[in-house]
Amino acid sequence: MIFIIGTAGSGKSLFTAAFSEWLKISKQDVAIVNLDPGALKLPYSPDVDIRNYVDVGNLMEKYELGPNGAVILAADLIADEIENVARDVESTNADLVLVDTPGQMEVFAFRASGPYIVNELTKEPKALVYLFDSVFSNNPLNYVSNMFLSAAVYNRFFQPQVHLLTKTDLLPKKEVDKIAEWSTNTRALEDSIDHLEGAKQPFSRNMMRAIIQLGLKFRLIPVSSKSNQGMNNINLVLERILAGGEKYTY
Ligand SMILES: Nc1nc2c(ncn2[C@@H]2O[C@H](COP(=O)(O)OP(=O)(O)OP(=O)(O)O)[C@@H](O)[C@H]2O)c(=O)[nH]1
Ligand SMILES: [Mg+2]
Repeated sequence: MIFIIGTAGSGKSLFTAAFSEWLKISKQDVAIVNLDPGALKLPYSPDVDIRNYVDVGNLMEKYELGPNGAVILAADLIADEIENVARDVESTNADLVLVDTPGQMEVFAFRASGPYIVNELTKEPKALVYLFDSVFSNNPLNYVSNMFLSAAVYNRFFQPQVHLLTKTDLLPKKEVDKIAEWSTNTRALEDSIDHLEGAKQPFSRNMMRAIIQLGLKFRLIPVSSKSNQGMNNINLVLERILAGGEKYTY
C-alpha cells in the first residue's frame, strides 16, 4: 500500500491518477483509495472512496462548521471508518493499492488519526510517497522548508518514504536538474543558499544541516503526471521497498 502525501496542491491526486494508469498499462493489478473527504472532483475513479462514509458538506451543516473545521473533523472521523475502508480495500483483491490522502497535509500528517489510519488500513508492506512541488521548491529557501516538512512527516509515520519532485513539465530541464541535484549534493544546495539575502541565509543553512544530521535521505525523483516522466523510476524504487525488487503482479 502506497500513501501519497504532500502539501495542498502539490499534485497528489493527479499523480495517483497518472501512476495508476501507468501501472495498469504495465499489467499491474492496482486499486485506488480516495481518503480525501473534501475532494470535489478527482482525476480518477476511486475503487474505494472515503466520501461514501464521511461527507464534509453534511458536517458543515450539522455542526455549523466552516470548511476548514469540517475538513479537520472529517479527517478525524476517517479513523472511525477505518474498518469499513479496510474491508472495501480487501475486497478489491488488488496487489497494489494507491492511497490519495487529504488535500491539506496537516490534517492527515499532524493529527492523531493519520498514523492510526496508516497503521490500521493494512498489515501488508507499505510506503509513503512525499511530493515536492517543483514550482514551489525552485528556490533554496522553499526547498529547505519542504525538506523540513518531509522530515516532520517521516517523524510522524516512521515508514519507508520516497520523495518525488512533481510537475517537472512546468520547469525548464535545467531548473529540474538543479533541484534534483540539491537533494543529492549538499555542496550544490549550500552554494545556492549562499546567494540568499539577509537572515534567510543562515536560517536556511542551519535548517538544512539539522535535517542532514538526522540522516534522512532526500533523493528526489523527478516526475510529471502530464508527460509521465519518471514513472518508471518511482516504480523501480517502490518495487524494491515493497516487493523486494519483484513485480507486484505476475
Ligand atoms: N503541469 C502539471 N500540472 C500538474 C501536475 N500534477 C498536478 N498538476 C496540477 O496541479 C494542480 C493540483 O494538482 P492535484 O493533483 O489536484 O494536487 P493535490 O495535491 O491532490 O491537491 P489537493 O488535494 O487539492 O490539495 C492541478 O491543477 C493539477 O492539474 C503535473 O505533473 N504537471
Ligand atoms: Mg487531491
